[in-house]
Amino acid sequence: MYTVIGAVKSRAFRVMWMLEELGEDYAHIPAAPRSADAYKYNPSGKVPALKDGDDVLTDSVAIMAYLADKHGKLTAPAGTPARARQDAMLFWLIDEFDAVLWAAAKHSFVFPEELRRPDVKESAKAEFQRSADVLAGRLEGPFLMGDEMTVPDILAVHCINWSIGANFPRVDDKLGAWAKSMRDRPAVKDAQARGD
Ligand SMILES: N[C@@H](CCC(=O)N[C@@H](CS)C(=O)NCC(=O)O)C(=O)O
Repeated sequence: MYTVIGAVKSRAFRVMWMLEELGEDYAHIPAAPRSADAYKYNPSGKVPALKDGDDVLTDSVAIMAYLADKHGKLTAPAGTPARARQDAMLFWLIDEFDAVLWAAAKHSFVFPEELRRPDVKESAKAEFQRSADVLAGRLEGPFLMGDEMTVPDILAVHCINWSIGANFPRVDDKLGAWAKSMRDRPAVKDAQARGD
C-alpha cells in the first residue's frame, strides 16, 4: 500500500487525487511543510512524498508520472509523440502556473518578512492571467490532451484551485467551467474527504 506524506492543502493533494483516480488504496500522513514528519521523508522538508514499499519518492509531478507509468493509466505510453506532447504540457504548467503561484506565495508568507517583495505578486498575477488565457485557447477536448484524462489535467486544476485561494484573477468562463467539471469528479471528493 502507498503512503502519501503531506497535508491535503498542499501539493500532496495532487498525489491523493491521482491515487483516487487509479483506484489505489493509500495511507495518509497529513504532514505540514517543514514539519518533523516532512523532514523524515524528504531532507528538504518539502511535501509531498510518497512511500511505496521501501522507496520514498518526492516531488508531486515526479510522483504522478511514476504512478501513471506504473499503473499504465492517466498517461500516454512513454516513448511516443503523444507522451512528448503530454510532457511538454506538464512542463509548461510547471513553468507558467506552478512557478508563478509559488513565487507569489514565497513573497506572501514563505520567505522571512525582510526578503518579501509584495509587488512581485502583481506581475505574477498578470503572468498567470496570460497563461490561463493560453490554456483556455488550447482546451479543445474534454481533457487537456484530448479524449483521455492525463496527469496534466490534475496539475492544471490543482493550480487553478490554488489561484482562487491566492486571490489571483479568475480564469475565463471556458477554463473555469472545465475546472469545475474536473472538481466534481468523485476522485476529487474522495481525496478531499481523506483530508477532512
Ligand atoms: N516541486 C515540488 C514543490 C514542493 C513544495 O514546495 N511543497 C510545498 C508545500 S505545497 C512545501 O513543502 N514548501 C516548504 C518549503 O518550500 O520549504 C512538488 O511539486 O512537490
